[in-house]
Amino acid sequence: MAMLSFERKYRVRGGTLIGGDLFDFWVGPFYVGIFGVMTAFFAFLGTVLIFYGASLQGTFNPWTISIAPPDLKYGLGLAPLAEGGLWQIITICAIGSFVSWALREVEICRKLGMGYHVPVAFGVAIFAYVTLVVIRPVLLGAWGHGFPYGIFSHLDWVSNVGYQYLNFMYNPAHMIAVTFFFTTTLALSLHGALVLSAANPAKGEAVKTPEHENAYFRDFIGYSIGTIGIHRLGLFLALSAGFWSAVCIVISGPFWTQGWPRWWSWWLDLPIWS
Ligand code: 07D
Ligand code: 07D
Ligand code: U10
Repeated sequence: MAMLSFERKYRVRGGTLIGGDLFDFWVGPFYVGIFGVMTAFFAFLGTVLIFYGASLQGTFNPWTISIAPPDLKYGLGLAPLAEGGLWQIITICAIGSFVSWALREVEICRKLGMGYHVPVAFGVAIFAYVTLVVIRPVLLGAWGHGFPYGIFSHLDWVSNVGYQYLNFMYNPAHMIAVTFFFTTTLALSLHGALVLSAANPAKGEAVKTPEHENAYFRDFIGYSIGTIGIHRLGLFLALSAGFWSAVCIVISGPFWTQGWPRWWSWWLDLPIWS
């Protein structure tokens, strides 16, 4: 792929975390780096193992492929390949490739002298995934509590685990996470709409400035958070959504074993009612 005219200016050497100049080059539009190689390695190995698991399962239908975690009887030990061992190795490959991908983001930040906001954000997604397949299973004492790797089978897992706690909606951390997810979409829709309304006017009309954007929200709701502020808020909302998701699942089992509706009995038990 031809290098865009401005890319030469930004394709600078250095900023690598380990390995010095080794792999400090680009392939087409992609920066490689040692962590690009590691991502490629883990992603390739994990994908091959998923195909191997699919062949053992006897299907290559993408909707029905499912790599299940080991039976609970294996506890936190290693399982034979065909009985969850594949899931264990694929989990190592997944974490290896996600973490390498995040570190490759860090190297790109360093090359460009930018903040680490993007890798930090991706780190929260990795944290939610690790909570599901490592932290919670370890706290519960068996890898079998991880979710299966399959498009529909992972939905079955979410539904089954949800009903195990009668009504997962009553999980207070799930409520907070869902509220953050909804607020994130509200904030992004307001932001996208506001920027387009100012910066992409009808033909023949002048482009408006951030001052117009501020004025719009001051007229509308009496306050404008500002052009940097909306991005800070958006990042906070989205990362909070992921963080509280991790909290809502890690407390289900390790710290609360009854149905979630039961948790709210503290409200009925308040002394003010008697
Ligand atoms: C748009 C960026 C692009 C990413 C895409 C996903 C794969 C998987 C693997 C066949 C927003 C690529 C998919 C590489 C192929 C095999 C073995 C991101 C965008 C397009 N889920 N989930 C989906 C994952 C969990 C839940 C879709 C991954 C938890 C529900 C896709 C993980 C719980 C629903 C998918 C993961 C959960 C989905 C669309 C990891 C709670 C849906 C995802 C690694 C978080 C929706 C059939 C999307 C659906 C859906 C992938 C974890 C719940 C297949 C990779 C266990 C309720 N999930 N998921 O657009 O249509 O994300 O399912 O943690 O309704 Mg899931
Ligand atoms: C884990 C994904 C990490 C992804 C990574 C990257 C690749 C590369 C490559 C495309 C966390 C992967 C990248 C593979 C792809 C290319 C090239 C994100 C992760 C690292 N719920 N619920 C949540 C709602 C119900 C239940 C979270 C809503 C029912 C359980 C969120 C509703 C019951 C669990 C949420 C609803 C139930 C959850 C998910 C409505 C079922 C979890 C978001 C309106 C009967 C899960 C950490 C998330 C969780 C979770 C929302 C309903 C059960 C807050 C809106 C009542 C068991 N639910 N839920 O976590 O917290 O993203 O996981 O009904 O485990 Mg719920
Ligand atoms: C934002 C923004 C903003 C913008 C923006 C954006 C946010 C300020 C200025 C960005 C937003 C968008 C573009 C909008 C759309 C985005 C989404 C909806 C998010 C979801 C995105 C997707 C679904 C796309 C996902 C696609 C990806 C991740 C690309 C896929 C890439 C690959 C397959 C290659 C991966 C690269 C790697 C691993 C590193 C380098 C590696 C290579 C080039 C491969 C070759 C490998 C080597 C040379 C190494 C050798 C490999 C080895 C040794 C392993 C081999 C192993 C063996 C065992 C043999 O705010 O406004 O505008 O634009």
